[in-house]
Amino acid sequence: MARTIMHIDLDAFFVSVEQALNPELQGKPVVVGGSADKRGVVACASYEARAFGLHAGMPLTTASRLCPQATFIEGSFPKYRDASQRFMAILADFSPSLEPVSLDEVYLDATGFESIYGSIWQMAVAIKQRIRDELGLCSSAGIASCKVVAKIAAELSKPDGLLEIARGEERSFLAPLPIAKLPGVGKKTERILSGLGIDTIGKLSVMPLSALKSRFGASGELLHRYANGIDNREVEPPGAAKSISRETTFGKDTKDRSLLEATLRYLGERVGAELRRRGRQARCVTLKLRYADFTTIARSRTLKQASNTDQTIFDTGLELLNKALAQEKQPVRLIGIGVSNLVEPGRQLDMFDPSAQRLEQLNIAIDRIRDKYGFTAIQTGRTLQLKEIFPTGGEGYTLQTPSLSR
Ligand code: TTP
Ligand code: MG
Repeated sequence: MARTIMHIDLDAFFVSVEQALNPELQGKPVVVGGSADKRGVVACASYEARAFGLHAGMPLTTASRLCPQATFIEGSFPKYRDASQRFMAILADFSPSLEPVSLDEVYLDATGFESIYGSIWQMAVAIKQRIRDELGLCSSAGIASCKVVAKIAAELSKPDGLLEIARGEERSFLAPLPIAKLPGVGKKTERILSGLGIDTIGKLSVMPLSALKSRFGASGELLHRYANGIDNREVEPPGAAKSISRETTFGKDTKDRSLLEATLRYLGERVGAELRRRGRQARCVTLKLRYADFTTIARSRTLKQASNTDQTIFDTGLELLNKALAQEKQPVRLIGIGVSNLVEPGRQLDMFDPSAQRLEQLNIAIDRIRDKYGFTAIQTGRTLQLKEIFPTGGEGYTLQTPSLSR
């Protein structure tokens, strides 16, 4: 279904909270981060201070040289946390589907809210007004068909901005912007792309997908999609994305090693597919076993490198399974595998491990075929065995646990 996503970010957040509490600071260059003679960096500079070239991350000494008339404030986190909570509470009045990204930044799923506010634009105006009235803060909002475009729109509209990108206009909106505006493009990626003559999102969008994938692995695919204004990520309320797991109970308790492994492989592939669909990587893999007497164990392993490949999930799960079965002789009633400690793959962009990249590419290819023809269209040697045991529906095997058909 076509969605409408809003991204809202407070302007110069830390400083604006200080200015709201102390009107004398309003309209002036103000820096939160520490006193001018201290070591340390600017956490937040007011827009008046930004006019002098000040920005977050700049050493305080440099900031005071560039703008000696600025007021420097130590800052106090509890104040910002309180303001953030009140900000989120206002947004919760507008939509139940909210995803806070940081203290001052949130995605809101506004799909279908036109009928209440007249338009999503009007809804954003109402949100901005309440934030101003109740918190004394300015905010900026972006409205678009997907997260990445909404976020960039909000950023471009700052300060006190509102920008809506019409459906179908995503690519043309992004095309002239510098690549650094695209989430996931850090300093290193920017340098590599610049070296290839790619300086705008438009140029990135027409770069062959294969070239991006061979350079950046799975992250290359993400770059390609984002550059083309395509982003399927949903607005995920807190907690929703903390872990992903799949489990199933066997019809009959079993000690059959190859059945256990095949089921583990299948469940691991389900977890991997969901992980990739959410655009995440995992740092931790957990195996769950319930034995015939209902004793339930969970064993976890932290990965050296965050991953989203079926192979890594399965290999880690298998190691844990071998260990567990060596210690317990009872038949197994239930098996499950999950991933947690999920991270954005952004940092993965800097990883140049060719074998990991090959695996990522293989998984992308598998996902694509499965999207088209159903989950069981592709089977590995191990899961093939399941064909004889479980009936297949279009979506996958029919296992005991309903969540597995997802
Ligand atoms: P941002 O939303 O990135 O920045 P901002 O709100 O100050 O300015 P704007 O959104 O208008 O561009 O970050 C929110 C707060 O997070 C910011 O006020 C202070 C804190 N922060 C740091 O402590 N260190 C940093 O390097 C950054 C970028 C932000
Ligand atoms: Mg902000």
